[in-house]
Amino acid sequence: VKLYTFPHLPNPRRVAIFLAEKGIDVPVVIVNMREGEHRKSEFLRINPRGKVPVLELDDGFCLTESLAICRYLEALFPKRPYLFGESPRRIGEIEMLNRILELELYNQLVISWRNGPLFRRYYPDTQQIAGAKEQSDAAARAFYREFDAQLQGRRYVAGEAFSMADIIAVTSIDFATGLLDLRPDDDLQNLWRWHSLVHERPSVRPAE
Ligand SMILES: N[C@@H](CCC(=O)N[C@@H](CS)C(=O)NCC(=O)O)C(=O)O
Repeated sequence: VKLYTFPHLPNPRRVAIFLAEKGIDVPVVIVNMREGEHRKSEFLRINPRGKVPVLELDDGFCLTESLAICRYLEALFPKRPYLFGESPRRIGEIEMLNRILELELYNQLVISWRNGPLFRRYYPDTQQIAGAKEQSDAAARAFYREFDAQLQGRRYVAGEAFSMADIIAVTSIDFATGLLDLRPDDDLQNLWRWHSLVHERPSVRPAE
């Protein structure tokens, strides 16, 4: 197998944290997005959609989508820690949280990113939608408040054990803070307590 990635971007970082948590080593090929390598024909043969991460399997099959890659690896290494849950109840709960975080937080951040000033600077030819960033920024801020309330009395997003839901949440919030000027407010104490706890993990720390 081979992992095509560009570390520190939110989706590649999900896979990097997952691999570190599971203790799995995978050979890595860096696709330098700053140099536009993801849009060159060599990489488009690997993923015609021009996105990372991609896990190329030994038979040549290319698995895209960060969550699909992590699910595949969890199925391939069915041992602790189970980041997608072990019992049917935990699997269901973590899937629910993963979908909420992906659809209601991360997708909003992508809209803010695509319609924001940094994206305009990198891709001046892209059309942006007026008002879209303001709308998705507000949705993300509302999500942070709900997320903070849900973390009341909880160690991690899905309860006592660290899971894939923590990985999606921390990579999203760090992306929002670092590149979108959407840092959660200081008064969200549960969120920041959780964030510090998660950032103590060796798997999470390197991307700071
Ligand atoms: N849903 C996909 C998203 C992949 C994605 O959008 N990756 C970004 C980096 S975080 C990318 O490669 N963007 C390049 C582009 O859209 O041109 C996943 O979960 O892997």
